[in-house]
Amino acid sequence: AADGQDVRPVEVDEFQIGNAETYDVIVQPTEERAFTIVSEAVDRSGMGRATLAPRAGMTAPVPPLRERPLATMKDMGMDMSSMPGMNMGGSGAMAGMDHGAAGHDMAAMPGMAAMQGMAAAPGLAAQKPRGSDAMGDMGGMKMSMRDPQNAPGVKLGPGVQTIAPMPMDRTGEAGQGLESVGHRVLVYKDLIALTPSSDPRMPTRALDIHLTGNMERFMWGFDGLKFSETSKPYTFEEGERVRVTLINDTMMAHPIHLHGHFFELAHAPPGHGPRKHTVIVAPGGRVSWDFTADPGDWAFHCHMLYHMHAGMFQVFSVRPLDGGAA
Ligand SMILES: [Cu+2]
Repeated sequence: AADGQDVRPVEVDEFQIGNAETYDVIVQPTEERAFTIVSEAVDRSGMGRATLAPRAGMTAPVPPLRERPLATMKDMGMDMSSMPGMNMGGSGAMAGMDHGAAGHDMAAMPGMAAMQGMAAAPGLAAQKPRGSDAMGDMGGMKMSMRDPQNAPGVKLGPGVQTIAPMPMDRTGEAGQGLESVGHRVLVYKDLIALTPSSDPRMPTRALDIHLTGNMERFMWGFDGLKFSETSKPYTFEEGERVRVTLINDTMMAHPIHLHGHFFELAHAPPGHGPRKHTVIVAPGGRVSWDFTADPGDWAFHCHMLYHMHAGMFQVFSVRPLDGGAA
């Protein structure tokens, strides 16, 4: 089960879990010996260790902490993977970059000079558009990391350090640092609800919500605003079926949590989206889910509580309330 809701069983060796997510796991040892179960912080700053053994007092080797993952261009919301001739190895130059540079055009970033020549890469013009004119600048490789045209609904202020120019669906990818671990890693697309949804209707409305932030100032919010700056909640009608797309304009993952509902991730066959209350949105990534609005005022926030307290919080307001006036 994921977030307490049944899913089709998946066999994996490792999974990444966000704050407030839950997974039910069945461990099946194949030998009568001790096994170490490791939980590792995403920044590889430490680990927890448990031992599964047939008898008390047994232990198994503990693996060393793995290398700290570095952010890539993908984490900046740039999808270079589909560009023929583009050497993604070059993104190593971007890794470990000072986040202070992230507010500027890529051309100004260290290591990006090499990219200038890539404007001539064959097939560049055929890069798939993402529903806006974001690609207009690609010819000259002036892909802005803070172009308001890439997020018209976002209030541009100091709380918005970057806007992902090409956010992509990363629900089929292993989490940060788990890209090449050499064993099976759970991805969201593995999760399929065991039983059909109780509401098979297609969404009648789409809502984009941008996850925004400024790492240096420790500012976090939705659509460019911390909660204390917002003037109105996200509003829904009772029973309304809505497709929400979370777009992560920041360079770190956020586990986003909605109270009072289970939403259904949109990757699965109709009616079988895994029902969750929390979903990790990868840096530079986007996640879509459908939900049926239930009357009330529901907290909606990043479940890293220090982000929530900094402002990454909003309210889903669903009206009319039961028995109340419309
Ligand atoms: Cu967060």
